[in-house]
Amino acid sequence: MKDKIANRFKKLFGSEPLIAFAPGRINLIGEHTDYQEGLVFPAAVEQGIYVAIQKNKLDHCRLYAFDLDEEFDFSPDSLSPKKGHWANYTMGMLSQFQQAGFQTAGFDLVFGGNIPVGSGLSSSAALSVAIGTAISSLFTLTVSKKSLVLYAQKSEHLFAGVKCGIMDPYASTFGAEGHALLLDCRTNSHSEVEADFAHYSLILVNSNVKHSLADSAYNKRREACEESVRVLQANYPEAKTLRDIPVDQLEQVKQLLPAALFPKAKHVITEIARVESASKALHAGDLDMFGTLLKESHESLSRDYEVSCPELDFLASESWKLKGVLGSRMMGGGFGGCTINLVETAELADFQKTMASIYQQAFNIEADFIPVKLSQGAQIC
Ligand code: GAF
Repeated sequence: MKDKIANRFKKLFGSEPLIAFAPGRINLIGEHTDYQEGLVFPAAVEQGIYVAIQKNKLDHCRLYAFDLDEEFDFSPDSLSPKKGHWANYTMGMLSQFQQAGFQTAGFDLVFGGNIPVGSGLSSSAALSVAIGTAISSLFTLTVSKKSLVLYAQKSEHLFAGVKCGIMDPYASTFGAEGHALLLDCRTNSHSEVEADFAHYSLILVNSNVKHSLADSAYNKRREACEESVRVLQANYPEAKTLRDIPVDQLEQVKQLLPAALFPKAKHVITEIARVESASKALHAGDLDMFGTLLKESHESLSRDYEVSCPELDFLASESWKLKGVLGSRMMGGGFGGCTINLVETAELADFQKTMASIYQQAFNIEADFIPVKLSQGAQIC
């Protein structure tokens, strides 16, 4: 892929580019907790986005999306979002550099990758991080990795309209081979946890559906959490986010919150506790416990947080029944995309065969299977 992107760049623009890569991410557990300053447990994967970039001595930037075979030109002097357009990720990142006071100039950029769009592997964060890595290297800007993460998050808020948390660009930037990141979204710091799954493997099942309400529902869930915090502050004046409500206080919280809000708050509060337990279980090699927590996470996301969909519920619950499966749950923002499954390596072929067939029968959709390996974060290559 890297060579294809580099060659296309040379063909289109005639110069030798610098190449940056940023990976997609999986999340072992800890869904919809990052924007409440909770804990998450993601990892970078091998699949990702390559960006080829070079200065062009012009007063504008020329972009080319390899996978779409589309071009786009813009002036760096007047950056504003263009609804639903892929160029937003470049313009959004550039605008973050500008706001931080960095000097840049016209450039040409080609990007492409091997992350299935809409799969929940966060191709958008990978693209933003790859662009940020490429721009900072091209103009030798002194930008910390953490700033890049924050730029990518802000760019997604302002140019793509999704009020996402920090997990995706963080994992794409800080990923470490063979490790998951136990990320504290209050302090924006992490510890690496060696992910030894012994004779089990992680495999994603892509439902190949993406329900259209995803972005607006995401922002609504975030608002529901913020509303819960406002209500709870009457009794918990110190609470800044749901992270501050201990899991053993759920009964009290139930009395205080309106019926519509309680299940949403319950998901976030219990999911944060599950991340803590899951990271300890993985560290201790207790994969049964780890798998049980994945299952509980799915049930909570589906029943309480209401971000699943029939296809994901089907894939997760059917997976739980199969031989050699320790755990399965929906992954990412929800309403489509992938489930993440922990499956005995010797059973992987049967797992895929059975899941493909029953999913096809139930929904008349072909599922894709994506084996994943925990890999390193963004880099110049
Ligand atoms: C999306 C968001 F971008 C993340 O910040 C996170 O909230 C996730 O959904 C749900 O855990 O990927």
